[in-house]
Amino acid sequence: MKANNTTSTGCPFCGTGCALSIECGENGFKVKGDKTNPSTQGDLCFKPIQMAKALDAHRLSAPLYRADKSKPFQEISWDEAIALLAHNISSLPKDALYFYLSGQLLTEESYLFTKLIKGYLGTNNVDANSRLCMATAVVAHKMAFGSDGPVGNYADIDDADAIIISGSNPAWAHPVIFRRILARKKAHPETKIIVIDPIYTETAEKSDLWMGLSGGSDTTLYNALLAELYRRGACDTAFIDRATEGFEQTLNAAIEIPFAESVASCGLPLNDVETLVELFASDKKILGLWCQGLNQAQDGVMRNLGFINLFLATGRLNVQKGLPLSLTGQPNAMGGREVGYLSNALPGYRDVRNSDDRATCEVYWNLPPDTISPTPGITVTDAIDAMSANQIRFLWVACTNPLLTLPDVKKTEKAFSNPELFLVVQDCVLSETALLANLVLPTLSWGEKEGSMTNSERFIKRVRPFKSGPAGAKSDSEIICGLAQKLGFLGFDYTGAEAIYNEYKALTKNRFCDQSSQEYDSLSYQWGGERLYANEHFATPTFKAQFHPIISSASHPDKNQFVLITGRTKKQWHTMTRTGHVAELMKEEEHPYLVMNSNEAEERGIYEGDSVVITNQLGSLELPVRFGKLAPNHLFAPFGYPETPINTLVPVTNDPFSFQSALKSAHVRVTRKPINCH
Ligand SMILES: Nc1nc2c(c(=O)[nH]1)N[C@H]1C(S)=C(S)[C@@H](COP(=O)(O)OP(=O)(O)OC[C@H]3O[C@@H](n4cnc5c(=O)[nH]c(N)nc54)[C@H](O)[C@@H]3O)O[C@H]1N2
Ligand SMILES: Nc1nc2c(c(=O)[nH]1)N[C@H]1C(S)=C(S)[C@@H](COP(=O)(O)OP(=O)(O)OC[C@H]3O[C@@H](n4cnc5c(=O)[nH]c(N)nc54)[C@H](O)[C@@H]3O)O[C@H]1N2
Ligand code: SF4
Ligand SMILES: [Mo]
Repeated sequence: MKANNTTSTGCPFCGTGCALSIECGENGFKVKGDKTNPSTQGDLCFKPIQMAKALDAHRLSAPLYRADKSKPFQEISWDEAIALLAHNISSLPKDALYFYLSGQLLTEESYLFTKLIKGYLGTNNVDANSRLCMATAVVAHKMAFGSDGPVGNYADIDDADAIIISGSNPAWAHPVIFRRILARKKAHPETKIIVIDPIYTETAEKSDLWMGLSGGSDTTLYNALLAELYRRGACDTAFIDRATEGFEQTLNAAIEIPFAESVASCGLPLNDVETLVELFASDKKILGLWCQGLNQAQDGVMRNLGFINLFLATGRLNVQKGLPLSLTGQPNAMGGREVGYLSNALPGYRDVRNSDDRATCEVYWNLPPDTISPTPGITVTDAIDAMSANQIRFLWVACTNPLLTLPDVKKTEKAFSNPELFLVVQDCVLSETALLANLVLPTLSWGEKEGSMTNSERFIKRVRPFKSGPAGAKSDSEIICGLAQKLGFLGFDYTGAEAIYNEYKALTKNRFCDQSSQEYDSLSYQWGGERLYANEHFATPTFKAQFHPIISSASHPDKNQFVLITGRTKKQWHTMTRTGHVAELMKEEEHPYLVMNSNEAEERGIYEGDSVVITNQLGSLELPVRFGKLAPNHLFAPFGYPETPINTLVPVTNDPFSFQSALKSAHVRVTRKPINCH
């Protein structure tokens, strides 16, 4: 759709997935919202506007190689790079290979990686940064509804009477969704915005009610609410009987602790929780949004299910009374989930453990029966251990910077630096992870390649190029196909992204995420319709939604320790490889910082701007203090600053169902930095 030098594309940042319109003129690129797009309706935030200025900064333009990781890189040709890749892959047993992908890859790229790795290489040793982001929501959706897929859609904001935002800071992380919420509030001031978050975030500041619970007490709160709704006869028993299973056991687990006692243990005032009970007991339309505050936890799946239980118990799975809508983090984590890039999945929401699913893919990919392994691959944090133990000897990282974003930086660094590991990093810039690699493959970036992406409300749109990239860089798809062809695999000779999409979309036919009837060129489609399960027909074996008893306990810090919450900054994107060069996006975020309650700081003789040392069993970091408002005994620090990688202090503690890491609850001590007197 390129007319008058205007290109329709999608934003490369958050899962809101705004459709953009890029005008290319003499003075560079003008980024606007695409008003023709039904999902985001022409809105956008400042990130893509500013980003367009920095697309050429610090780009890699030739493959880099060194046999010995302690030696400097040498530039090599693409033929040599692909030959090295092929040699390393074919000389190792398949269990010694590992691949680590990203929700920032395009659907076509994630599909190709999945086909190559699970189909042609016959290993499920592949994971993505979605393991740190959406894995918990994926598992919870499957447990509650039988399939992955966010239930509601953005239009549910526009007529909601109340919007409950738990463990999410959309004012920073999903700004266009938050603007839509504020627009609803402006047009209908009676709309209530309720924020459940240990931090008084910008989202909380703009809400009607901030419930500053103690981190990790979510499950206690949701259980207390469920039990109280039942006691007051406010559950929708007709819906529960008709469309769900498991209510009784769930209620029994929830009702054990008296309401007031539960509420007190969350650190919340009784009145505030009463407000929530009354709201759920009413007929009002409630939209429930959540993100990493519920996903990145040791009991993340239980937190997700506990929140979902409240909607199931009050018959809120429809346009009238509302529904839950999980917010997706990255621009195409949804696309990656649909093509099945996580270690247990296959395209079209299929599963490697299901023999029909494997057979369908094998036939479709012209592979002999039993090529695809029925065993899920190990997840990324286990793979890191296997790298240190010389069991995994080849790692290909694409479109993610795991050195800084996996928990326990020192452990990751040790694994990546192991001379026995051949580390390949495919990136458009020399990331911190790339600096540890044997082989660096330079890629084209957003704005230079084409494909498709799915956003947080299941809406698929095209991504189109509007500029050229460095001459020596290749698109991710071209690199994957080049390697596959070098290995002699047939079926990787596509004419372009359209051919890849068309091959993939046929695998979605009659599946939950069916998009098989869509034309690539005009892709603008919300799979599953506006709301999933509108007919109360769920994707479980009994077609009923499932309640799950919420049994969990969060670990508490010792005396003198704080709970360290980690998360995002408003203007930067993760590890700053692309946004860190843009002065406008660095404003007020130039330096790392630690947010602390002023009273807790001053008790320790710490004043705003002072440097403090935060320490735990994994190490220590020095950070300047900013004062903020948080639940007692909590701290906040952003995770993306390469000079003070906060994941140095975050241990590997995973949710037992999703294997997602608890990235929001390290326990640390804080001391004022001793003044140096010479
Ligand atoms: N500007 C910007 N936007 C982004 C990104 C970015 O890097 N920069 N990244 C994108 C990605 S990939 C993602 S995943 C999303 C993440 O988006 P969000 O999840 O909204 O952002 P976070 O900062 O990770 O954490 C959200 C909130 O969870 C709260 N929280 C912590 N512990 C608990 C708890 O125990 N209970 C509850 N109820 N809340 C808790 C934190 O205090 C925090 O305010 O953002 C996306 N958008
Ligand atoms: N402590 C803590 N840790 C966290 C989190 C947290 O809240 N707290 N959040 C977690 C979450 S939710 C997420 S999503 C992760 C994000 O973690 P990462 O994905 O590791 O972080 P990014 O900085 O987004 O890394 C993306 C990389 O891809 C490169 N890139 C950009 N475009 C392209 C392209 O087109 N092709 C290729 N091949 N490369 C490209 C970028 O230059 C960059 O190096 O962090 C996780 N880690
Ligand atoms: S809200 Fe998210 S998707 Fe939309 S323009 Fe901003 S960063 Fe991009
Ligand atoms: Mo994420």
